[in-house]
Amino acid sequence: MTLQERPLGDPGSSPYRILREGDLRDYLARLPEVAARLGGAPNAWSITEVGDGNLNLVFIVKGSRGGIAVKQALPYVRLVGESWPLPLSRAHYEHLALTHQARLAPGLVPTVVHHDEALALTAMELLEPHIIMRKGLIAGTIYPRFVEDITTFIARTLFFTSDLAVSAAEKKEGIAAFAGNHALCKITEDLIFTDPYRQAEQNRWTSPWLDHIAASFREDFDAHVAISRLKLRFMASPESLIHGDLHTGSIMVTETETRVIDPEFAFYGPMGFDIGAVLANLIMAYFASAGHERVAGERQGVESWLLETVERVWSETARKFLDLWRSEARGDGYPKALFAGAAGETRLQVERRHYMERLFADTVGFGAAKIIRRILGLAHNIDFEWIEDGRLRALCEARSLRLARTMLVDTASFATIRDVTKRARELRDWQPDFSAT
Ligand code: SR1
Ligand code: MG
Repeated sequence: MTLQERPLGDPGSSPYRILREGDLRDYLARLPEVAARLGGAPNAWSITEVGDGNLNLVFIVKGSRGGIAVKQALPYVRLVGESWPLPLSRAHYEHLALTHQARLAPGLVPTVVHHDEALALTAMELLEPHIIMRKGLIAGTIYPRFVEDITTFIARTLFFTSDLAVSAAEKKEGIAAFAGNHALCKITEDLIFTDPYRQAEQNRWTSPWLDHIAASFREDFDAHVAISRLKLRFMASPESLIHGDLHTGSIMVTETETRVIDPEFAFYGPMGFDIGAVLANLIMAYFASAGHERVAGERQGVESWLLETVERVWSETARKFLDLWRSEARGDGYPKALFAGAAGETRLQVERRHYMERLFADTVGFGAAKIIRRILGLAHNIDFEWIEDGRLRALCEARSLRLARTMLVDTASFATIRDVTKRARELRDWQPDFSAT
């Protein structure tokens, strides 16, 4: 049964129903603010379902005056189907996160126009002519504004929801507000931190070329220890309100604007998970680039930009986070009374450096986990998937896995972000041995 064919069910017993085009039109027409924003007669509105993510329905609705994007959660994982139920409450957490992020990082998330808890539906401003960043990167586009915006988003959302910025009471209220989003956390715990390292039915990879590499991850106890440590940090380190799925498919861009979308995986977790997600997806775009070139070397410009962006995303995030720590530290962490005077400030400076070193190590580890899951797990990236030639795709993926495995198991060997980009550059043309396949 397709989504379109699914019956509405009994609207009397539950106000939730999966909205089809006609229902959505009637529903939106009854919302004066939305109808005014769209303009014209409701029967003239164009409504198109465009969702290409793994979980939800997304409609673009356009009227004579303007447009909106409408996102509705399905009661199951779209990618897999009704056999994998998923709570509608994720729409509540997404809305909560979006509105909080809008206050912390103004202009960097879409404006919410309407939210309906019962329908698990949120209407947002239509981002036009923005495109999903992942698609732009595949096309070889460079985004000059991206580093400035994404690092502001990351530094501000992470800092202002941490114990460095808010009281212990406020922080715990925040943790409690998102604690119910555990079904989404469980997806991450399984799909990122467990399944790629074991025989899991839903795993897939580019076979036969990556068969031996996939098998090696299943037998690699050093990797199993490292990923399990990261899993524990993910589950037991409520440092900040994190986006929770900050890949380049959750970022919409033009050359002059950036918007972070889709925070349905938001909860209080480790900061490095968000930063690592951005870096990992840039690194995958870098390694996938060889699979998209028509003439050898034609994408050198975008490839250099990608690695430079990896470096700047880390360095600018760290700089902005530290600036905030110096100027906006009103939380209960690192009490001012314990760091009084010039000597106290000097000692705190050293401690801040240690804090950032620890955050960098987390970032490298989580980044590795993000790469590995996209190549050996259930949900893959179009960066690689759109490379039609299987052998070439496997080549790009094998290079990514080689870097990721070192980042995961030998995290300490990456003292700075330049160590990561240097290794990526060295692996750009590395030829794995596929002779046994
Ligand atoms: C079953 S959901 C698979 C993935 O899609 C989302 O974008 C998250 O990354 C999740 O892990
Ligand atoms: Mg998403």
